[in-house]
Amino acid sequence: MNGRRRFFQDAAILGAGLFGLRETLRAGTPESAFQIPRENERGRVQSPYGGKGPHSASDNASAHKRALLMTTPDVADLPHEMDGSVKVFHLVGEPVKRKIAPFKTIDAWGYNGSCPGPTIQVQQGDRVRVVFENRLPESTSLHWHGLEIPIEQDGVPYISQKPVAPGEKYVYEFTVHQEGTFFYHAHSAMQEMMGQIGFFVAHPEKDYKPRVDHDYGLILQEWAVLPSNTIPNTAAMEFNWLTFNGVSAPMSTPLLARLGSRVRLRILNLGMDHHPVHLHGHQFVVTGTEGGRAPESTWYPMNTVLVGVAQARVVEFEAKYPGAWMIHCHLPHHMMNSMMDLLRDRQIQTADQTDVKALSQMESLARSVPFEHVHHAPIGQDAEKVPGFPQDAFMEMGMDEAVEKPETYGLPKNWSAGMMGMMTMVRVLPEKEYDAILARKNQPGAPMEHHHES
Ligand SMILES: [Cu+2]
Repeated sequence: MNGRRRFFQDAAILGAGLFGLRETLRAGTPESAFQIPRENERGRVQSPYGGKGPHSASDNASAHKRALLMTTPDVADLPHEMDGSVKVFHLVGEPVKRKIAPFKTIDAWGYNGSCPGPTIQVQQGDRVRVVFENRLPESTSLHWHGLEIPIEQDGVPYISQKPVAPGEKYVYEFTVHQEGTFFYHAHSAMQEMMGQIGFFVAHPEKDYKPRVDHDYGLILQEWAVLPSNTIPNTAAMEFNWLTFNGVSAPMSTPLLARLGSRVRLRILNLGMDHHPVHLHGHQFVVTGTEGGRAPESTWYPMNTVLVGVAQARVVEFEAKYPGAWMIHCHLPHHMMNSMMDLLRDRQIQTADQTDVKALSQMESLARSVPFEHVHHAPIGQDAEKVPGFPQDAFMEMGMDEAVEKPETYGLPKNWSAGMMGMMTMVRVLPEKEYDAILARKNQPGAPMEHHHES
């Protein structure tokens, strides 16, 4: 708990100094082909099927009957070009500055300015070429996790290829005969923990049955970043930042689903822990793994799926009940931000146990980052006299406005206060509300009204 409390203070300090610090770092970085972190690119790029402009699964679902593309919230798709019948992708391994919370930016490694890397989507049967360029300060390679491809394409340094040196390019090419949820990653343990992973989804030649209306992908990652630091400790065994697609809640973009629709979630884990991912209010079935589609005879109802390291779990459910339903890793420590701040640059202080002190801490955080002012939930009289207090008191960090986006439109006031760590929500919305959000998404730059409907 002490660590938790210090978090407020650390975050306040970090928040105040963040921009200044970033400028300093930039000024001191020599211009070179690598080591120039790019801001994580937000939003979708281009449909791998050649569609133009921003794309979302929901647009896709209503637009046509073709294979539904997966949407990776907070991560872009990787566009491709055609060389004859070969789909050609360009992937660049490089350092990336990733804003994982409104007040925390880390120095991760990723691909094409994104961590996790952009999502590659292909069709079963496609011939795929990936032109890879290494802009990291050390050698690396790309492994195609779960794909049955020739050994020369397996991406293991020295075994199947020579390491790709900094500044070098390497071309991978193979035919994808499988369908399912695969991924690419550096085949180097520490680089994996720096964030070098991305989705590789192969859509089936024949549509899965039943069809889904929404298809979402989530990559689970964990980070050990000391307070006042930006560089993950890849040798750590304890983690204080937990992310879906490179962001901690409440920064994670809610997943939207029309009431009555069928939803697919593909959950992929590449870290040091296994994550039991739980969905509120709905039962789902596991329809696939990292090995592809599972036969329907193996499906049975559940609402928590354990996603082990190097595994993918694909679940599907009918979005029957309207509401903002949490989906999160259920490990208690993975539902928090900046856990275990046991070491820091500041002197260790006793946890504040009074209303006045706790509120002043929350206020200093609110002032340093542009959060709205927020009161904590009520505490008992003389609470500090109870051994163990505080536990969850004073943890709320309402920051609705700092994380506002079309997908958060209409959520109850202070919704963000309870959202932390490896967490997001599935918003099951009646037609009218769903369309209202879609309209906001399709009008980037349109002013957001500050009102809350429920
Ligand atoms: Cu977890």
